Amino acid sequence: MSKTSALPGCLVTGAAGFVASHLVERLLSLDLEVVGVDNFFSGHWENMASFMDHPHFHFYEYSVNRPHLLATLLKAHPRLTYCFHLAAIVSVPYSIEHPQETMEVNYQATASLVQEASQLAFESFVFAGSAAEYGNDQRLPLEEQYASAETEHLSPYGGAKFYASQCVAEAPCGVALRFFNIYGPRQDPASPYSGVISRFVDLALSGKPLTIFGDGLQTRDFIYVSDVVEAYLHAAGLRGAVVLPFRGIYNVGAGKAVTVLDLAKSILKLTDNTESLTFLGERAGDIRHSLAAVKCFQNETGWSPQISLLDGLHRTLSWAR
Ligand code: UD2
Repeated sequence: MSKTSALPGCLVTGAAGFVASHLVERLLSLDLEVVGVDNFFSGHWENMASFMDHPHFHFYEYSVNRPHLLATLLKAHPRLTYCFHLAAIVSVPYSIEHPQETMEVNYQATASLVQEASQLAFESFVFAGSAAEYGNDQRLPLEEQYASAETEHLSPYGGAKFYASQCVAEAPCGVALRFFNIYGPRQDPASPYSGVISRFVDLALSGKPLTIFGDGLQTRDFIYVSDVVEAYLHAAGLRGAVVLPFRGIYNVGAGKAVTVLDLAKSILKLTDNTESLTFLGERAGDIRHSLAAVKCFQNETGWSPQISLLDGLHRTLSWAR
């Protein structure tokens, strides 16, 4: 038997994406076999450059709504035990323009995958949920039970993620992690809807003013990508206190509210940028404040964020440079 086939296996969907590519790197560092799938709808080959040739990494250019995806992959990789499902339509504005497609990819494909994972006796299925599942609920910090069928979702993205998380958590092996604002190396700054930190870092390093939508006093809960990766490992019982089977819906954030204005000032200071700030109109559909209640996941798994915002900004800046 080859070494690869003896290793426990993990499937990572959306492997060419920002977060998933970091997760693959980490799983490989734990000596696990990793199968990645991506259809390059928004992922990039370059994100996989560091592990594409790794002997324990296997890549398939598949969409997640391919019928019998897990059964197909299991034929070639019989030790697949864990599924990390990150592939999704990630753009909120795109979801508003394409609600049907968003439901198909972000909800229906997830429902089929988790059902297949249960039938095939996967030990753990961890799904990338979202803070968008809370809509514009302003009872802060946001507790997991606040999101419900009554929540007014601001986009098909938020609605699809909510129903997908519900479905995942009903499965015996299913965990949905509702991530707040993730940032770090490889986050694409290209569109006006890219994460604010990737945008600010890109603008600051090009010597341009940072664009603030509205008064800048809106707040977000920023979580660095390596903390997110560790959250996935904890949810799957690969690190921390969890003993499988483990299921449920959990927030993952830093549990700290930061104004966009303070964020912008920190980035200007770290980059010695004197171009300062440009205030633009408020962005349509923006929520005012977002903050995670993080105790549930911490208590259940022993996970806690390790990277402060300042440290995370340093790391993101040195990557971007
Ligand atoms: C996040 C998610 C989104 C969805 C949503 C749910 C990211 C990248 N997006 O959107 O997918 O889950 O939460 O609530 O994590 N801003 C500026 N200037 C810029 C860019 C942004 O002022 O150049 C502001 C923006 O108006 C907002 C804040 O920064 O108030 C954060 O924006 P974002 O796009 O990074 O993330 P968010 O929370 O709107």
